[in-house]
Amino acid sequence: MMAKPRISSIDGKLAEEFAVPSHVEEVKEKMAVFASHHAAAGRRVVLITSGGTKVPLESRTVRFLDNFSSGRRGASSAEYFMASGYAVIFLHRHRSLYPYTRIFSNINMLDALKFSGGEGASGNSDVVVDQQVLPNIGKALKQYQEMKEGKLLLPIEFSTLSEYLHLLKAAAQALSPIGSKAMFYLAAAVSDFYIPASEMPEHKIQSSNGPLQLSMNMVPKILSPLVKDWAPQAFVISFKLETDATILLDRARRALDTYRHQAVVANVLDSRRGYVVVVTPETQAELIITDEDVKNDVEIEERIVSNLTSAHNKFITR
Ligand code: 9Z3
Repeated sequence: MMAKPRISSIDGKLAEEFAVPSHVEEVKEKMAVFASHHAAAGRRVVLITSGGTKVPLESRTVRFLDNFSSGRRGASSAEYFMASGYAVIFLHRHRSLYPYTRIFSNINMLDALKFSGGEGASGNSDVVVDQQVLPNIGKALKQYQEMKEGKLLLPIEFSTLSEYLHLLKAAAQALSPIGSKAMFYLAAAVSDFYIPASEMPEHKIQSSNGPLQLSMNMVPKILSPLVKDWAPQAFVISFKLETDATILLDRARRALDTYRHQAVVANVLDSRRGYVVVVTPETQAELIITDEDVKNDVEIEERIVSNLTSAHNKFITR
């Protein structure tokens, strides 16, 4: 007799209290085709989540609660994963940092261009890149074109917590058939609190009603069905963010004990660019970026990705 698939209570909650995005089935199919194509070509596939979720306070949303994340961790990690031979599904917050283009996200494009002929030139054919403003543009363009050529990146966008949760579930189910070749790298900053659809006011909350008191529910712990039911053979990494360094490792270990996934990357908000700890059930590796590394343009994501791709190797051949 065939075993019945497990339906967790989180599945029910997701369906009832979080609006299902209309394109979720279409996106799931795209992710499944992408994963099976790359797995058949001998590649591993990593699903990266990146950026912060948005939780609306009204259904015709004027105000919302946002989780902090620039998206840099996810975007730069995507580049290093592709450089290591992975195909990447990049589930990211709309308008957060994006692989390759992230290096000029703070630059006004018109400041990065100039006329080649100096004074007097004005036609489009005279416009060139100012290498002083964008010194690394040639390298980024080359990597970007290689990525496009190999169709190595599948970008998917979310804005709200509901979109994030449903799309992550769809991704887990879409990657499940490739088993241990799939990695989940959950770097997005996800809200712990939300207002269920049934309790959300439709219209803009009126300030004439006096001070606002909010009561929010706890977001279901999606890591649990992801690890147990949706993609049970995959290699799963979550991120733990704290502002108080003294509780960081304890929280990271607690997450590993609770969800029984493969690793937690633990970081503190202020030092996240220079220091993280990769915690597994058996090991604890500190990854550090020194001043010298910064001078040489070495980023911490290169070290995180190198650590995790080796661990994924061992996981597959165990
Ligand atoms: C992280 O800890 C990421 O490393 C950062 C990256 C969001 C700090 P940036 O995007 O920052 O480069 O600016 N992500 C996980 C954050 C999170 O919400 N984790 C939850 C928690 O710590 C568990 S999934 O409780």
